[in-house]
Amino acid sequence: MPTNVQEQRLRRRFELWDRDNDGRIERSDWESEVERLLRAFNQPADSQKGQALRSAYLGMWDNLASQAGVKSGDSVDFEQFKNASGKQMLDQGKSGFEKVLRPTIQAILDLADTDGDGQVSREEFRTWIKVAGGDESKAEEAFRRLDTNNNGQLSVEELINAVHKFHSGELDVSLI
Ligand SMILES: [Ca+2]
Ligand SMILES: [Ca+2]
Ligand SMILES: [Ca+2]
Repeated sequence: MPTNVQEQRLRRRFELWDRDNDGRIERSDWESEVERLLRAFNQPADSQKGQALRSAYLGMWDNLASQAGVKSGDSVDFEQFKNASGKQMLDQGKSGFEKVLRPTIQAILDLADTDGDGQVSREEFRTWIKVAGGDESKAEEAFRRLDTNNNGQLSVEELINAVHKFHSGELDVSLI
């Protein structure tokens, strides 16, 4: 079961998907987030990066739906989302996060990484935060905290840590 702070974080993440505020999220909400990301990073949907992102995101959704015991085309409410996320990643600690999130984080990293050096720069990170519905004013501080080796870039490992820290309440920046 998620702790209180984990539950608050899941609630925030849920609300970011539930744009029509009806208390349910569905596959099309995840598709919309993919589209927003692609637009923000000027990437066509049919490009290799675009397709990789879409398949990682929808793979996460399908996984969530199956954990929640519903069909991929159905919607889930917050309780179902919370319980499925708990089973899927929180209960397994950091390795649970890794398994569920790595493909998606890698796909977003590839998208955000416009200069192709395999890492996310400050500017690329700010764009990502904005699209993910996070608080842009916190991007700079978050970047400094996430860049644990202080090289001015975020690696996929540092980003996985970031999402883990968000959900455990150590960091206030929602990435995914
Ligand atoms: Ca909804
Ligand atoms: Ca880069
Ligand atoms: Ca770094």
